[in-house]
Amino acid sequence: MKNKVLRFVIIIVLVVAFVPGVQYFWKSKQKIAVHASNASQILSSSSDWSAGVSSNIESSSGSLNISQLPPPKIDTSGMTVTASKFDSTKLNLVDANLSTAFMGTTGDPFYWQIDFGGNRQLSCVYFYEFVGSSIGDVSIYGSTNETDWTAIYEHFPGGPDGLWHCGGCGSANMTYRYVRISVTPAYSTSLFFDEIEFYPPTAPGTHTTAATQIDGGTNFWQWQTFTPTETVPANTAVTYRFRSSVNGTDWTDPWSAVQTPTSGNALDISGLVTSRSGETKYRYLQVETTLSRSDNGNDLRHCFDGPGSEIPCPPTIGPSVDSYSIGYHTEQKPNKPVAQTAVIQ
Ligand SMILES: [Ca+2]
Repeated sequence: MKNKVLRFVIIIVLVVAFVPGVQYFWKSKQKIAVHASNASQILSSSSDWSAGVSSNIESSSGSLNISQLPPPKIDTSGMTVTASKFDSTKLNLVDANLSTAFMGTTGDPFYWQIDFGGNRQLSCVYFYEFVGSSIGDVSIYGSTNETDWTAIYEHFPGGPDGLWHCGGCGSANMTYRYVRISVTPAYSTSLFFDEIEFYPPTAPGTHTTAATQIDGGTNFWQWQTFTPTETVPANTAVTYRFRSSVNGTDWTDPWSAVQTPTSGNALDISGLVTSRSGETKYRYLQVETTLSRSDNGNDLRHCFDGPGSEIPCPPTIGPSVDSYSIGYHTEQKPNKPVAQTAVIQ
């Protein structure tokens, strides 16, 4: 009896060891026992970013940034300029030439005014050099209707020569069609103003992945995590929204609420987007990234090293996204799911 059992065991061992079909069957049985598997897509490469849609975004491999930071000054060419005095020199204030001035001699109040042609959002107004002895009261006002005026900056000081002056920066909601400089000289004197510049707020940069770029595949089961690698300096922000789709065309899922995960930490997105509904799989995920700088960086537009000497300003720092990774599960299948990796840069 013992010999029979021993022979049986030996035969079984030999069959398993040398008959490929049996090994395959055995391994297949093992694979059937494998459950949903982790998979991920990583967006980081230049081609990853360029596959999506961008607005005010500058991207390269491993880097997604705001393109115009700080934004350029508002182009005032062709805009309507009026002045209650010194009319022949009124355009000298917006001719981008620091040696030409809006100027004259008077003891009476006067104003200079520009019409943007429509409401414009402003973050900062800069003057280059205005001079007059005992100049009196100089103020800047904004208006949407040329009737009701709001002070942008009041009692602006005169002089010194050769210097930019900030005439009202950082206000959150400066939206005006008209800006007026109002001057009340202390007494009859010669006055001149060389240049004025207007700046808009820093526009946020937005990047949205292509419709089918993030694809959970045919074995998709559930969206799970979103992990960004990013740099978010003071006064800046990076936010994300998500939505999912069955086919990458119909986005029956609305954008999720805005999310602010921190760098290197996984955000649970399983409750933010639909992964499946019955037998229907939402295998496509879309990510919208928004980068912003809340203080506009306008304090850095003109930098000074004392009266008369303007020095190069340090670069305005914005937020950046190096990459992000989307983790998901693939469905339980007879064949063991293979971990997938896609890189978006
Ligand atoms: Ca000028």
